[in-house]
Amino acid sequence: MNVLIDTDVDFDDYMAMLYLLLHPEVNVVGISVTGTGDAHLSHGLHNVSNMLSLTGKAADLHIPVVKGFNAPMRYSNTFPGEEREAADNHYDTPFPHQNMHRDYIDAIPFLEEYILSASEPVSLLCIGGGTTWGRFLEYAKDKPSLSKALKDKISQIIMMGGNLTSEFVEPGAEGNIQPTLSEPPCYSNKVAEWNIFVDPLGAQTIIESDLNLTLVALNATQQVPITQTFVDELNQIENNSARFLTQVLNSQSIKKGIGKYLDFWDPLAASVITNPQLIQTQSFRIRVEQTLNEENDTSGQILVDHNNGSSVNIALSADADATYCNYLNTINSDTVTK
Ligand SMILES: [Ca+2]
Repeated sequence: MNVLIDTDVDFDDYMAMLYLLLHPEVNVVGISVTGTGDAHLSHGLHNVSNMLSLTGKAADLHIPVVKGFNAPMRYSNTFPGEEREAADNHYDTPFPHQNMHRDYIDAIPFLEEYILSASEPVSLLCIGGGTTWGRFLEYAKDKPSLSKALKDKISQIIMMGGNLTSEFVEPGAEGNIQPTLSEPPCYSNKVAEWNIFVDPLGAQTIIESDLNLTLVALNATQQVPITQTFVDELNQIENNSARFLTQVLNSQSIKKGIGKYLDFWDPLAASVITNPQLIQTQSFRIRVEQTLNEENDTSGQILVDHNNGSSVNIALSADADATYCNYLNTINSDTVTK
């Protein structure tokens, strides 16, 4: 199965990417890095490139690492500075080697060529917000052959992002912006999820693209917390990838959230690529609130809208035990660097 990844190179993006890189049925064909999420663009590119040395598979060093954008399509909502600094510094966790195959192609020419020439369908894992693919889909809009190739070649988009509040489903999931901000919070938004919030128009462009999209929303990810038991089991696995992930999870800025507020965000989305039965989804017609209001902000909220929404599958629940088990087995299947 061919998979394209778009990442903002947060701690859980490493969990998601290494899962797919180590999965025996997955062929990662390119990783685009966005500069509008957690890591800044230049740091994210280097970090992804060096991460490819963890699997011990020489071919992985040549997976294209692709340069996304330094600005969202709309607004400039950003993650807190200290979180971005920790991500830029890859959580003070060393990579075993520096990847010398650093040739960062720009996202739009790379994706255009890939999609036009692909002989097989490809899945897209979107774990860094909607900027890269929002901009690419916008670029493709007036190009009929590229638009047709996208419909033919993209078998599915699995995007970690969004939440449906209790206004729309029970149990609802509240936004996750404010809990991560220091007091007094610099954003008033209580209803959006970060990946949508950082670029509401990017997310909307993907949602209205008519491609087969599943949002792995907070409603599902909040059912799969990152527990100390999970970290302890990961720590038992003796390979470079597991050692790296354990050290990241035990880093100063991440460890305090284990068993508290950290969930299997991006790794659940990655797991759904290979194991769709891990989540239960329901189809909704949705759109993303685009209006910014600095005093009582709802920009980035997912709104169910039967008239103006686009049809999307939204994950409302997940099987936590099966997710942990499948994840650990896959990371443990890496025998190359044992
Ligand atoms: Ca991410």
